[in-house]
Amino acid sequence: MRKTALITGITGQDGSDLAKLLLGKGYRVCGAHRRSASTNLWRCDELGITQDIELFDFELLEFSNIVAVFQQVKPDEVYNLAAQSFVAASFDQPLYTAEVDAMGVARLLEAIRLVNPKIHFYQASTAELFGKVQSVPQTEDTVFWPRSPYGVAKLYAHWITRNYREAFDIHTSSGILFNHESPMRGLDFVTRKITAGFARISLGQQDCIELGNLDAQRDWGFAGDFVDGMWRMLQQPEGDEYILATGVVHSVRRFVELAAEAAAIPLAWEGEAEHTIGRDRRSGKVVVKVNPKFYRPAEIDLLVGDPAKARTRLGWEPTVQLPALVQMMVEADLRRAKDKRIQ
Ligand code: NAP
Ligand code: G4F
Repeated sequence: MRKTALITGITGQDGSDLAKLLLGKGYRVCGAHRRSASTNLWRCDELGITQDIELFDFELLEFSNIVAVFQQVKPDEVYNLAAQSFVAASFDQPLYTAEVDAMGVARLLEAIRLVNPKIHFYQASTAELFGKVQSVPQTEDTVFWPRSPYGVAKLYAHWITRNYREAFDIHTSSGILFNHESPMRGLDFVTRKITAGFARISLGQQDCIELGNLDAQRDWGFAGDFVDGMWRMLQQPEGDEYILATGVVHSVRRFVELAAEAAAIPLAWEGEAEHTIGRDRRSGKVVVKVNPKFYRPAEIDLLVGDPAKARTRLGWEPTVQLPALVQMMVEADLRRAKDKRIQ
Protein backbone atom coordinates (compact mmCIF):
# COMPACT_ATOMS: atom_id res chain seq x y z
CA MET A 1 0.00 0.00 0.00
CA ARG A 2 1.16 3.56 -0.73
CA LYS A 3 2.85 5.05 2.33
CA THR A 4 2.27 8.57 3.63
CA ALA A 5 5.16 10.65 4.96
CA LEU A 6 4.81 13.89 6.88
CA ILE A 7 7.91 16.09 6.63
CA THR A 8 8.29 19.01 9.02
CA GLY A 9 10.60 21.74 7.74
CA ILE A 10 9.53 21.15 4.13
CA THR A 11 10.77 24.64 3.16
CA GLY A 12 14.31 23.86 4.36
CA GLN A 13 17.27 22.25 2.62
CA ASP A 14 16.71 18.71 3.90
CA GLY A 15 12.91 18.86 3.84
CA SER A 16 12.78 19.66 0.14
CA ASP A 17 15.47 17.10 -0.75
CA LEU A 18 13.76 14.36 1.26
CA ALA A 19 10.38 15.21 -0.31
CA LYS A 20 11.89 14.69 -3.76
CA LEU A 21 13.41 11.36 -2.71
CA LEU A 22 10.14 10.07 -1.20
CA LEU A 23 8.04 11.19 -4.16
CA GLY A 24 10.43 9.19 -6.34
CA LYS A 25 9.72 6.16 -4.17
CA GLY A 26 5.95 6.55 -4.67
CA TYR A 27 5.08 8.05 -1.28
CA ARG A 28 2.24 10.45 -0.64
CA VAL A 29 4.27 13.39 0.71
CA CYS A 30 2.74 15.91 3.09
CA GLY A 31 4.80 18.97 3.90
CA ALA A 32 4.39 20.82 7.18
CA HIS A 33 5.32 24.49 6.99
CA ARG A 34 5.01 27.59 9.15
CA ARG A 35 2.43 30.17 8.21
CA SER A 36 4.05 33.46 7.32
CA ALA A 37 3.23 36.55 5.32
CA SER A 38 4.82 34.94 2.26
CA THR A 39 5.67 31.24 2.48
CA ASN A 40 8.96 30.59 0.79
CA LEU A 41 8.83 27.41 -1.26
CA TRP A 42 11.72 28.31 -3.57
CA ARG A 43 13.57 25.06 -2.90
CA CYS A 44 10.56 22.85 -3.75
CA ASP A 45 9.93 25.11 -6.75
CA GLU A 46 13.50 24.71 -7.96
CA LEU A 47 13.24 20.93 -7.52
CA GLY A 48 9.95 20.99 -9.48
CA ILE A 49 7.96 19.20 -6.74
CA THR A 50 5.72 21.90 -5.19
CA GLN A 51 2.62 20.68 -7.06
CA ASP A 52 3.22 17.10 -5.90
CA ILE A 53 3.26 17.87 -2.16
CA GLU A 54 0.23 18.38 0.09
CA LEU A 55 1.00 21.36 2.31
CA PHE A 56 -0.25 21.88 5.88
CA ASP A 57 0.08 24.90 8.15
CA PHE A 58 2.24 23.72 11.03
CA GLU A 59 3.96 25.24 14.02
CA LEU A 60 6.18 23.28 16.42
CA LEU A 61 5.20 25.62 19.27
CA GLU A 62 1.49 24.68 18.99
CA PHE A 63 0.56 21.27 20.40
CA SER A 64 -3.07 21.33 19.23
CA ASN A 65 -1.94 22.27 15.72
CA ILE A 66 0.46 19.31 15.64
CA VAL A 67 -2.26 16.91 16.78
CA ALA A 68 -4.72 18.27 14.21
CA VAL A 69 -2.18 17.87 11.38
CA PHE A 70 -1.41 14.29 12.44
CA GLN A 71 -5.15 13.50 12.51
CA GLN A 72 -5.67 14.97 9.05
CA VAL A 73 -2.59 13.49 7.38
CA LYS A 74 -2.57 10.04 9.05
CA PRO A 75 1.14 9.57 8.36
CA ASP A 76 2.98 6.25 8.42
CA GLU A 77 6.30 8.08 8.81
CA VAL A 78 7.10 11.46 10.34
CA TYR A 79 10.44 13.13 9.57
CA ASN A 80 11.09 16.00 11.97
CA LEU A 81 13.43 18.28 10.07
CA ALA A 82 12.00 21.56 11.40
CA ALA A 83 14.26 23.50 13.73
CA GLN A 84 15.89 26.80 14.47
CA SER A 85 18.95 25.29 12.83
CA PHE A 86 21.44 28.16 12.83
CA VAL A 87 23.94 27.62 15.65
CA ALA A 88 25.11 31.26 15.79
CA ALA A 89 21.50 32.52 16.22
CA SER A 90 20.99 30.18 19.16
CA PHE A 91 23.41 32.27 21.26
CA ASP A 92 21.13 35.30 20.74
CA GLN A 93 17.84 33.38 21.04
CA PRO A 94 18.49 30.48 23.43
CA LEU A 95 14.97 30.31 24.87
CA TYR A 96 13.24 30.33 21.51
CA THR A 97 15.72 27.73 20.25
CA ALA A 98 14.90 25.49 23.22
CA GLU A 99 11.16 25.89 22.68
CA VAL A 100 11.39 24.84 19.04
CA ASP A 101 14.33 22.41 18.97
CA ALA A 102 13.81 20.69 22.34
CA MET A 103 10.18 21.10 23.47
CA GLY A 104 8.96 20.98 19.87
CA VAL A 105 10.19 17.38 19.69
CA ALA A 106 8.47 16.46 22.95
CA ARG A 107 5.25 17.90 21.51
CA LEU A 108 5.64 15.77 18.37
CA LEU A 109 6.28 12.60 20.35
CA GLU A 110 3.31 13.24 22.61
CA ALA A 111 1.14 13.77 19.54
CA ILE A 112 2.36 10.43 18.14
CA ARG A 113 1.57 8.69 21.44
CA LEU A 114 -1.94 10.14 21.39
CA VAL A 115 -2.84 9.86 17.71
CA ASN A 116 -1.03 6.72 16.48
CA PRO A 117 1.91 5.08 18.32
CA LYS A 118 2.59 2.94 15.22
CA ILE A 119 4.05 5.94 13.36
CA HIS A 120 7.77 5.65 12.56
CA PHE A 121 9.51 8.85 13.70
CA TYR A 122 12.80 10.37 12.54
CA GLN A 123 14.50 13.06 14.64
CA ALA A 124 17.14 15.31 13.11
CA SER A 125 19.91 14.97 15.68
CA THR A 126 23.25 16.55 15.00
CA ALA A 127 27.02 16.35 15.31
CA GLU A 128 26.66 19.51 17.44
CA LEU A 129 25.86 17.10 20.29
CA PHE A 130 29.59 16.19 20.35
CA GLY A 131 30.69 19.85 20.60
CA LYS A 132 33.93 19.85 22.54
CA VAL A 133 34.79 16.46 21.16
CA GLN A 134 35.89 13.78 23.59
CA SER A 135 37.30 11.41 20.93
CA VAL A 136 38.17 11.52 17.23
CA PRO A 137 36.43 10.41 15.07
CA GLN A 138 33.07 10.57 16.80
CA THR A 139 30.95 7.39 16.96
CA GLU A 140 27.49 6.66 18.38
CA ASP A 141 29.25 5.89 21.70
CA THR A 142 31.21 9.16 21.98
CA VAL A 143 30.26 11.23 25.02
CA PHE A 144 28.20 14.34 24.22
CA TRP A 145 29.45 17.85 25.16
CA PRO A 146 27.34 20.43 23.32
CA ARG A 147 28.80 23.92 22.97
CA SER A 148 25.80 26.04 21.97
CA PRO A 149 22.21 26.56 23.09
CA TYR A 150 21.30 24.84 19.80
CA GLY A 151 23.40 21.79 20.72
CA VAL A 152 21.95 21.68 24.22
CA ALA A 153 18.37 21.87 22.91
CA LYS A 154 19.11 19.13 20.37
CA LEU A 155 20.54 16.99 23.17
CA TYR A 156 17.19 17.09 24.98
CA ALA A 157 15.48 16.20 21.69
CA HIS A 158 17.89 13.30 21.16
CA TRP A 159 17.24 11.84 24.61
CA ILE A 160 13.47 12.32 24.56
CA THR A 161 13.41 10.54 21.20
CA ARG A 162 15.30 7.61 22.74
CA ASN A 163 13.07 7.73 25.82
CA TYR A 164 9.84 7.36 23.81
CA ARG A 165 11.40 4.33 22.11
CA GLU A 166 12.30 2.74 25.44
CA ALA A 167 9.27 3.80 27.48
CA PHE A 168 6.44 3.55 24.95
CA ASP A 169 7.89 1.18 22.34
CA ILE A 170 7.48 3.76 19.57
CA HIS A 171 9.65 3.31 16.44
CA THR A 172 11.82 6.38 16.88
CA SER A 173 15.23 6.95 15.29
CA SER A 174 17.77 9.74 15.55
CA GLY A 175 20.19 10.52 12.77
CA ILE A 176 23.29 12.12 14.26
CA LEU A 177 24.10 14.00 11.11
CA PHE A 178 27.34 15.81 10.40
CA ASN A 179 27.27 18.95 8.26
CA HIS A 180 25.66 18.33 4.89
CA GLU A 181 25.38 20.85 2.15
CA SER A 182 23.93 21.34 -1.32
CA PRO A 183 22.96 24.16 -3.65
CA MET A 184 19.79 24.37 -1.47
CA ARG A 185 21.70 25.29 1.71
CA GLY A 186 20.59 28.47 3.49
CA LEU A 187 22.71 31.58 2.83
CA ASP A 188 23.65 32.02 6.52
CA PHE A 189 25.64 28.78 6.67
CA VAL A 190 29.31 29.14 5.91
CA THR A 191 29.45 26.93 2.80
CA ARG A 192 26.65 28.64 0.91
CA LYS A 193 27.75 32.08 2.13
CA ILE A 194 31.09 31.32 0.45
CA THR A 195 29.77 29.78 -2.80
CA ALA A 196 27.11 32.48 -3.28
CA GLY A 197 29.71 35.13 -2.38
CA PHE A 198 32.23 33.97 -5.00
CA ALA A 199 29.48 33.64 -7.62
CA ARG A 200 28.43 37.25 -7.01
CA ILE A 201 32.03 38.49 -6.85
CA SER A 202 32.86 36.90 -10.18
CA LEU A 203 29.89 38.74 -11.75
CA GLY A 204 30.74 42.07 -10.10
CA GLN A 205 27.67 41.97 -7.80
CA GLN A 206 29.63 41.86 -4.51
CA ASP A 207 33.09 43.02 -3.42
CA CYS A 208 34.10 40.79 -0.54
CA ILE A 209 33.04 37.86 1.68
CA GLU A 210 33.39 38.50 5.43
CA LEU A 211 33.90 35.38 7.51
CA GLY A 212 34.61 34.34 11.10
CA ASN A 213 36.81 31.44 12.19
CA LEU A 214 38.66 30.09 9.14
CA ASP A 215 40.32 27.31 11.14
CA ALA A 216 37.17 25.47 12.22
CA GLN A 217 37.12 21.98 10.73
CA ARG A 218 34.02 20.15 9.59
CA ASP A 219 33.05 16.85 8.01
CA TRP A 220 31.02 18.17 5.07
CA GLY A 221 28.86 15.77 3.05
CA PHE A 222 26.19 16.05 0.38
CA ALA A 223 22.59 16.54 1.58
CA GLY A 224 21.23 14.20 -1.13
CA ASP A 225 23.15 11.30 0.41
CA PHE A 226 22.01 12.19 3.91
CA VAL A 227 18.26 12.28 3.25
CA ASP A 228 18.57 8.78 1.79
CA GLY A 229 20.09 7.71 5.13
CA MET A 230 17.10 9.19 7.00
CA TRP A 231 14.69 7.09 4.93
CA ARG A 232 16.77 3.95 5.47
CA MET A 233 16.57 4.42 9.26
CA LEU A 234 12.77 4.34 9.23
CA GLN A 235 12.68 1.13 7.14
CA GLN A 236 14.55 -0.88 9.82
CA PRO A 237 12.66 -3.34 12.04
CA GLU A 238 13.63 -1.31 15.15
CA GLY A 239 14.33 2.36 15.79
CA ASP A 240 17.94 3.26 16.62
CA GLU A 241 20.62 5.98 16.42
CA TYR A 242 23.03 6.34 13.54
CA ILE A 243 25.83 8.70 12.59
CA LEU A 244 25.81 9.91 8.99
CA ALA A 245 29.15 11.48 8.03
CA THR A 246 31.85 11.20 5.37
CA GLY A 247 34.74 10.62 7.81
CA VAL A 248 36.78 13.27 5.97
CA VAL A 249 37.56 16.65 7.53
CA HIS A 250 38.44 20.03 5.98
CA SER A 251 38.84 23.56 7.35
CA VAL A 252 36.71 26.56 6.43
CA ARG A 253 39.88 28.02 4.88
CA ARG A 254 40.16 24.98 2.58
CA PHE A 255 36.50 25.33 1.63
CA VAL A 256 37.20 28.96 0.64
CA GLU A 257 40.14 27.85 -1.53
CA LEU A 258 38.09 25.18 -3.32
CA ALA A 259 35.21 27.60 -3.94
CA ALA A 260 37.52 30.33 -5.28
CA GLU A 261 39.06 27.78 -7.64
CA ALA A 262 35.60 26.65 -8.82
CA ALA A 263 34.67 30.29 -9.50
CA ALA A 264 38.01 30.81 -11.38
CA ILE A 265 39.23 33.40 -8.87
CA PRO A 266 42.97 32.93 -8.13
CA LEU A 267 43.24 33.46 -4.38
CA ALA A 268 46.30 34.46 -2.31
CA TRP A 269 46.14 34.53 1.50
CA GLU A 270 47.85 37.26 3.55
CA GLY A 271 47.99 37.99 7.29
CA GLU A 272 46.96 35.92 10.28
CA ALA A 273 44.01 35.38 12.62
CA GLU A 274 41.60 38.36 12.52
CA HIS A 275 43.94 40.16 10.09
CA THR A 276 43.67 37.41 7.47
CA ILE A 277 42.64 38.51 4.00
CA GLY A 278 42.28 36.71 0.69
CA ARG A 279 43.24 38.65 -2.41
CA ASP A 280 42.33 38.06 -6.06
CA ARG A 281 45.83 37.67 -7.53
CA ARG A 282 44.73 39.07 -10.88
CA SER A 283 42.99 42.26 -9.76
CA GLY A 284 44.71 42.68 -6.38
CA LYS A 285 41.25 43.22 -4.78
CA VAL A 286 40.50 41.85 -1.31
CA VAL A 287 37.75 39.26 -1.84
CA VAL A 288 37.81 37.55 1.59
CA LYS A 289 38.36 39.09 4.99
CA VAL A 290 37.90 38.04 8.58
CA ASN A 291 35.34 39.91 10.64
CA PRO A 292 35.41 38.90 14.33
CA LYS A 293 31.67 39.64 14.53
CA PHE A 294 31.23 36.15 13.04
CA TYR A 295 33.22 34.46 15.82
CA ARG A 296 31.06 32.42 18.22
CA PRO A 297 31.01 32.72 22.02
CA ALA A 298 31.96 29.02 22.13
CA GLU A 299 33.32 27.37 19.00
CA ILE A 300 33.53 23.76 17.91
CA ASP A 301 37.01 23.35 16.47
CA LEU A 302 36.66 19.92 14.89
CA LEU A 303 33.88 17.55 13.95
CA VAL A 304 34.53 14.30 12.09
CA GLY A 305 32.25 11.30 12.20
CA ASP A 306 32.65 7.56 11.78
CA PRO A 307 29.66 6.25 9.77
CA ALA A 308 30.60 2.56 10.20
CA LYS A 309 27.31 1.61 11.89
CA ALA A 310 25.20 3.22 9.13
CA ARG A 311 27.39 1.55 6.52
CA THR A 312 26.98 -1.91 8.04
CA ARG A 313 23.37 -1.82 9.18
CA LEU A 314 21.76 0.51 6.64
CA GLY A 315 24.00 -0.11 3.63
CA TRP A 316 24.51 3.67 3.54
CA GLU A 317 27.49 5.28 1.79
CA PRO A 318 28.36 8.92 1.17
CA THR A 319 28.90 9.33 -2.58
CA VAL A 320 30.09 12.93 -3.02
CA GLN A 321 33.53 14.22 -1.98
CA LEU A 322 34.07 17.84 -0.98
CA PRO A 323 35.68 19.15 -4.22
CA ALA A 324 32.73 17.86 -6.27
CA LEU A 325 30.26 19.27 -3.75
CA VAL A 326 31.89 22.71 -3.84
CA GLN A 327 31.90 22.65 -7.65
CA MET A 328 28.18 21.76 -7.68
CA MET A 329 27.34 24.61 -5.27
CA VAL A 330 29.42 27.23 -7.07
CA GLU A 331 27.99 26.27 -10.46
CA ALA A 332 24.42 26.52 -9.13
CA ASP A 333 25.14 29.91 -7.57
CA LEU A 334 26.78 31.19 -10.76
CA ARG A 335 23.63 30.26 -12.70
CA ARG A 336 21.44 31.95 -10.10
CA ALA A 337 23.66 35.05 -9.89
CA LYS A 338 23.46 35.48 -13.68
CA ASP A 339 19.64 35.65 -13.30
CA LYS A 340 19.98 37.74 -10.09
CA ARG A 341 17.96 35.15 -8.17
CA ILE A 342 20.24 34.01 -5.38
CA GLN A 343 18.09 33.31 -2.29
P1 NAP B 1 16.94 24.54 7.46
O1 NAP B 1 17.23 24.65 6.00
O2 NAP B 1 17.28 25.66 8.37
O3 NAP B 1 15.37 24.21 7.60
C1 NAP B 1 14.72 24.31 8.84
C2 NAP B 1 13.22 24.19 8.62
O4 NAP B 1 12.56 24.27 9.88
C3 NAP B 1 12.62 25.30 7.74
O5 NAP B 1 11.68 24.71 6.88
C4 NAP B 1 11.91 26.18 8.76
O6 NAP B 1 10.81 26.89 8.24
C5 NAP B 1 11.43 25.13 9.75
N1 NAP B 1 11.06 25.68 11.06
C6 NAP B 1 11.83 26.46 11.86
N2 NAP B 1 11.17 26.76 12.99
C7 NAP B 1 9.95 26.17 12.90
C8 NAP B 1 8.81 26.13 13.74
N3 NAP B 1 8.79 26.77 14.91
N4 NAP B 1 7.72 25.40 13.36
C9 NAP B 1 7.72 24.77 12.15
N5 NAP B 1 8.77 24.79 11.29
C10 NAP B 1 9.87 25.48 11.66
O7 NAP B 1 17.63 23.22 8.06
P2 NAP B 1 18.26 21.96 7.30
O8 NAP B 1 19.68 22.23 7.00
O9 NAP B 1 17.33 21.52 6.24
O10 NAP B 1 18.27 20.91 8.50
C11 NAP B 1 17.15 20.07 8.75
C12 NAP B 1 17.21 19.57 10.17
O11 NAP B 1 18.42 18.83 10.38
C13 NAP B 1 17.22 20.66 11.25
O12 NAP B 1 16.52 20.16 12.36
C14 NAP B 1 18.69 20.82 11.60
O13 NAP B 1 18.82 21.31 12.91
C15 NAP B 1 19.17 19.40 11.46
N6 NAP B 1 20.56 19.21 11.06
C16 NAP B 1 21.05 19.80 9.94
C17 NAP B 1 22.36 19.54 9.54
C18 NAP B 1 22.93 20.15 8.30
O14 NAP B 1 24.16 20.12 8.15
N7 NAP B 1 22.12 20.65 7.39
C19 NAP B 1 23.17 18.67 10.31
C20 NAP B 1 22.62 18.07 11.44
C21 NAP B 1 21.31 18.33 11.81
P3 NAP B 1 10.93 28.40 7.64
O15 NAP B 1 11.24 28.21 6.16
O16 NAP B 1 9.59 28.95 7.91
O17 NAP B 1 12.04 29.08 8.39
O1 G4F C 1 28.03 26.60 8.44
P1 G4F C 1 27.93 26.76 9.91
O2 G4F C 1 27.10 27.87 10.42
O3 G4F C 1 27.48 25.35 10.46
P2 G4F C 1 27.57 24.69 11.93
O4 G4F C 1 27.65 25.70 12.99
O5 G4F C 1 28.62 23.64 11.88
O6 G4F C 1 26.12 24.01 12.04
C1 G4F C 1 25.55 23.27 10.96
O7 G4F C 1 25.91 21.91 11.09
C2 G4F C 1 25.39 21.27 12.28
C3 G4F C 1 25.87 19.81 12.24
O8 G4F C 1 27.22 19.70 12.58
C4 G4F C 1 23.88 21.38 12.26
F1 G4F C 1 23.36 20.74 13.36
C5 G4F C 1 23.45 22.83 12.24
O9 G4F C 1 22.02 22.89 12.14
C6 G4F C 1 24.04 23.49 11.00
O10 G4F C 1 23.46 22.92 9.85
O11 G4F C 1 29.39 26.95 10.52
C7 G4F C 1 30.43 26.02 10.27
C8 G4F C 1 31.73 26.57 10.82
C9 G4F C 1 31.65 27.07 12.27
O12 G4F C 1 32.77 26.62 12.97
C10 G4F C 1 31.68 28.58 12.14
O13 G4F C 1 32.27 29.26 13.25
O14 G4F C 1 32.11 27.71 10.04
C11 G4F C 1 32.56 28.73 10.90
N1 G4F C 1 32.39 30.01 10.24
C12 G4F C 1 33.40 30.84 9.91
N2 G4F C 1 32.91 31.97 9.35
C13 G4F C 1 31.23 30.59 9.87
C14 G4F C 1 31.56 31.81 9.32
N3 G4F C 1 29.96 30.15 9.97
C15 G4F C 1 28.99 30.97 9.46
N4 G4F C 1 27.72 30.53 9.51
N5 G4F C 1 29.26 32.20 8.93
C16 G4F C 1 30.54 32.67 8.85
O15 G4F C 1 30.77 33.78 8.36
